[in-house]
Amino acid sequence: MSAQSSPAHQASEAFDVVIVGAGFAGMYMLHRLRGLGLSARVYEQGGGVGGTWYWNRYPGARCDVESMQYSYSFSDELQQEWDWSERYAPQPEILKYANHVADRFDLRRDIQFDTSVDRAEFDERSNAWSVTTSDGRTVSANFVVLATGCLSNARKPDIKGLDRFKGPVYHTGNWPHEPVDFTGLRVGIIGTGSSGIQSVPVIAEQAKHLTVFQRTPNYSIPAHNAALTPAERQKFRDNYPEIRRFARWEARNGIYTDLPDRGALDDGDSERRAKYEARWARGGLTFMSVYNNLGLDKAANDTAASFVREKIAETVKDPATAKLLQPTTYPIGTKRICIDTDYFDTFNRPNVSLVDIKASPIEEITENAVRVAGHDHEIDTLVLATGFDAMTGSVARIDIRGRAGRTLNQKWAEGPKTYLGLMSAGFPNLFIITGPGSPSVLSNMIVSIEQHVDWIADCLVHMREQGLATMEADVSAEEKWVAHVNEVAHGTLYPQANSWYMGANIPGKPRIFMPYIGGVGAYRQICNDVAAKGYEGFVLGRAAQPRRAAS
Ligand code: N01
Repeated sequence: MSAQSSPAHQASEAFDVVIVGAGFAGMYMLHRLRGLGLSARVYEQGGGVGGTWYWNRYPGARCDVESMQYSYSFSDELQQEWDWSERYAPQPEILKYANHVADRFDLRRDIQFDTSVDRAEFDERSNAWSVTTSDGRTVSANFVVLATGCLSNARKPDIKGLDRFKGPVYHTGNWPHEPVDFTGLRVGIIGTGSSGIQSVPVIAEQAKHLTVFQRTPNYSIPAHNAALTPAERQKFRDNYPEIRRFARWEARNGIYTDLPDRGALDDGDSERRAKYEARWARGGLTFMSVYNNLGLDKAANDTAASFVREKIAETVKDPATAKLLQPTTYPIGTKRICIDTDYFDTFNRPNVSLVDIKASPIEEITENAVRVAGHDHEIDTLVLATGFDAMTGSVARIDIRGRAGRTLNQKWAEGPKTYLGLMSAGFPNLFIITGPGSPSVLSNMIVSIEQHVDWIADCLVHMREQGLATMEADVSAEEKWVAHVNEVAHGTLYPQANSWYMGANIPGKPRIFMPYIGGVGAYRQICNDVAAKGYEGFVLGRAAQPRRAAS
């Protein structure tokens, strides 16, 4: 399976597979392809491995999936030997882990750093992709795998005057590699999603004054982070086979936890309150798993939402500030729930103030202030915790051209269309890892990444064994899948929120619920069944027979 570079491409090198991105998806994909004896080249725009954990270095950044679960499962030696220090790993430790994996599996020799893929064009004559990179070179590959990440296109908001601001401006999703010191400074932060909520308490400790500009308050659950004891680590290690199986098959979101067998309204007030208190005390993302209908039934959801609002009111001393911090306009969990360490308590500090920019949007940013309702909030430094062009943003940055020269951006203009989140019709031999239409961001990303990588690897083996040259999503299978993804989403409360899941944070982006909410286990079964039926819903093609020269 070695790509032949067509003269039209003028490609200098040819690979079986080009992988875009050296985050957790790209690294594992490379490892699997090596094991299959396929040649691969990874292009990574950053200067190192780790993807999202390479870029998101903001103060307080840590994973809010527990570290013993937010880790690769493909190597038992790795999971037995790596020592996570805390319940929730801080960003530097996750980056260290990514680097360890790169070294341990000798991945770097096939990764070209500081290089982005600008263009990928499918040549229907040679059935090969021609891939052009930011260093001006073009290579050829039989397959392209987009391991570009779902939250890797940091988005600067379109706020009047932002470019006029004289002080430093930082984006949480593209944080400098050198330490940033806020000591003695008046800092402003715009955005109160997961990144804002993690960074606010840490910045507040350093800054002279921190002004938080909030458009929409968020539901946040305490992390209760703590050091992991050797006994706690060992308990996980001893039970990894069952924990990983459960995460893949039983837990809808790929996180091992006890699953509820009843709905919130099946319990009386005091019993329900006791369960919420217990989950609040435990902390973390599994708060939403206390009942089985919080994402489905508004009345059930209201009970959890009220509980969190009460907790905010109990924590924040100034009633007006507490009221502003209480989310009321969308059901709990329908925007990605946040996990925090002392977020709400931070608003009790004398050096922190909250500005409601929903009631009065930011008018403009001046050279030294953020102007709201005619008042200048003077700052020395501005932090943008304004999120990402999620799921499609980093794919859209690449000029991808499939059959008949049609671009993926043209095809996705009305919203992303994929079959299983893995491929898009008209773009043969182009795989997407954790793409829109798959559970992806609704799950523990590593569980979903490993599932996709393994599925793609098995698929490439199948193609090699069967002598197949091309694979692509069938249009009608894709249409059915897109309809199914939509139907399942609209059976839940999720579309009620203006979330990045819906593309709502990007002006002009189509409002489509992008990930598949059917659960990782059900989804895995669907993917396995598709493969078992000879890749049902995909069109598989043999290489064209070389024409006989006319005699
Ligand atoms: O981004 P967000 P994030 N003017 O989009 C506001 C993952 N993550 O980087 O809600 C004013 O959630 C915006 O307001 P609104 C996690 O999946 C994981 O925080 O649109 N405000 C919102 O408050 C998460 O969900 C970890 O009204 C503007 C904020 O900025 C995802 O990444 C840690 C604005 C953006 O929130 C994204 O989180 C961190 C404007 N023009 C992140 N534009 C882990 O621990 C936007 N906002 C694993």
